[in-house]
Amino acid sequence: MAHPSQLGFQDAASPVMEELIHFHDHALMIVLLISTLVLYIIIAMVSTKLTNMYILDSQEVEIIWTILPAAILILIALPSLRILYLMDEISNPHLTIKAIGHQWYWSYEYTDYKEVAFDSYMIPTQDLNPGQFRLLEVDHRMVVPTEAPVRVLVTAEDVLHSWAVPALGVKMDAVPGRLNQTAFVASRPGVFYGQCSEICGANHSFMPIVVEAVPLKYFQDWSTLMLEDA
Ligand SMILES: *[C@@H]1O[C@H](CO)[C@@H](O)[C@H](O)[C@H]1NC(C)=O
Ligand SMILES: [Cu+2]
Repeated sequence: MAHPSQLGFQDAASPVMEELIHFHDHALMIVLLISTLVLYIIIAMVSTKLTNMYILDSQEVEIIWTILPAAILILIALPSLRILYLMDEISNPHLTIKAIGHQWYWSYEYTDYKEVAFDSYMIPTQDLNPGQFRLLEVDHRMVVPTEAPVRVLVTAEDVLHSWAVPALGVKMDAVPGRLNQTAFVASRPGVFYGQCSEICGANHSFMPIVVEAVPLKYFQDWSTLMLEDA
């Protein structure tokens, strides 16, 4: 989850998020260089006495300020496209979970286990236990194993929602009547929080997403328990 008044991204908990943060820093570095250069040129131009009112064009300068921005755009576009296609790839998922957006809660179906399906409601503020996060905690978390490719099938029952977990680098629109998929690998155990990210009505802010990543052994214990309950 984000800290109060946090600047920047949450710590990456998946390889894709690592890549995204890398790319963000790369793009920001270029922005910084361009801003510095432009600021320098502005100051140099307003403070110099070397002016010439009769210059109308200059081929050399035109060529430079056309080619240079084009080259910079390519330097941004190539790594961007690399991540875009990387995120699209769903390679051999070990587990598939269906996440369904409702007004106003998420429900999860573990399609590999058939009987494992549950709703995930936000815990109201007055019912929170010490240490739980207001407007983020849910009654039933989505539990996944660490270091295993997990596929999430995302859809909605009523209106548009969006299933998003920033630390895992995942955000997928949930569209009624359509099924979309996304995938992630949780690289470390932890509890990762997200929120519905498509305005979906009055309680849009009150349908958080909680992914609990645990080592495979514990995931097996959990799924066995869930199957016994079912
Ligand atoms: C699935 O998600 C991708 C990426 O957001 C999007 O381009 C595509 O149109 C979606 N497919 C459907 C069927 O909604
Ligand atoms: Cu929603």
